[in-house]
Amino acid sequence: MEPKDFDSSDPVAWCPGCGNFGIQGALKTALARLGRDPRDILLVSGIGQAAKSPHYVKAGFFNGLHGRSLPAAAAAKMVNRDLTVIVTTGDGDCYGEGGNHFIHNLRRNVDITVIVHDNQIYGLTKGQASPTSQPGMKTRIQPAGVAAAPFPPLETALTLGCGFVARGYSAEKDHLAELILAGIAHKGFSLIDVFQPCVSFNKLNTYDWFTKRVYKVGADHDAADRAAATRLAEERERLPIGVIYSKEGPSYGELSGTDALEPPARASVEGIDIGPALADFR
Ligand SMILES: Cc1ncc(C[n+]2csc(CCOP(=O)(O)OP(=O)(O)O)c2C)c(N)n1
Ligand code: SF4
Ligand SMILES: [Mg+2]
Repeated sequence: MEPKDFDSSDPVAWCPGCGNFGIQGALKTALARLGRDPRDILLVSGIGQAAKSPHYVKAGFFNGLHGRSLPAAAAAKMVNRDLTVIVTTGDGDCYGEGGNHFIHNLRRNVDITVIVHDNQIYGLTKGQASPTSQPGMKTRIQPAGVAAAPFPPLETALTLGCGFVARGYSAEKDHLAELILAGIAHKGFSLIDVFQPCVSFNKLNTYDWFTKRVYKVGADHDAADRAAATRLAEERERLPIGVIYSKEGPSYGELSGTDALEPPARASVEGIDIGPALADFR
């Protein structure tokens, strides 16, 4: 398959030069390499610039409320485990409005892949600080600069036992495509936080800013070593990209026993009388 097999006809409403284009390209490349029918792929998103991604890919999609993509994605995977379920979300959507879902889905370990377009800003609503904005960054509603410490996604995921923690950069498309494939191959919750320059509203974390700091994790990094992974996640001067941590543990489907049952999506609905259930609502 080719990346163009996943092109959709929707006109793209992102600013020219936006880092989202790099992530989009990497996602289509990863899906082409995966080789599954677009109907076997479900993209799930909430609200934001990042959350528009599923509109621009030919695959199944569910576009829900701001911050609420993870429960919808987890539910879809539980009722139809044949689907490849991928969440495309923003730093505000996933770590702010959806922060509670992020924490509890990390601990549940449902087999989904979560790609966070981390532009360190609220892009769609025109440039307010997000949970990952850098202290000191001035915005129109933080004129004196962001005061709070940023939310650390990689460290949070590691602390909560996430079995696949990775970081990518939208300008490193092929590298990112391989991270997405590795996240899909990992059985359990996979987090891929992606540096994504917002050229319109984040004038601090630019392509130039990232290019000076980002480096690829070397082959000598043992991704199964949690202590080594934590040291990488804590780096702030130089910014490692790659698989930071990878170790499989039991997924929610195995722990809850649902993997041993027929998926509800395949169960026959013939002969089921929903009359008594509906009567409750009369
Ligand atoms: C419950 C709720 N609160 C606030 C909003 C307004 N809102 C829409 S998108 C957004 C922020 C999006 O930021 P992010 O997730 O980082 O996505 P980006 O646009 O940067 O890709 C906000 C606050 C909303 N739609 N719903
Ligand atoms: S506002 Fe920022 S994140 Fe949104 S499309 Fe434009 S450059 Fe991209
Ligand atoms: Mg954002």
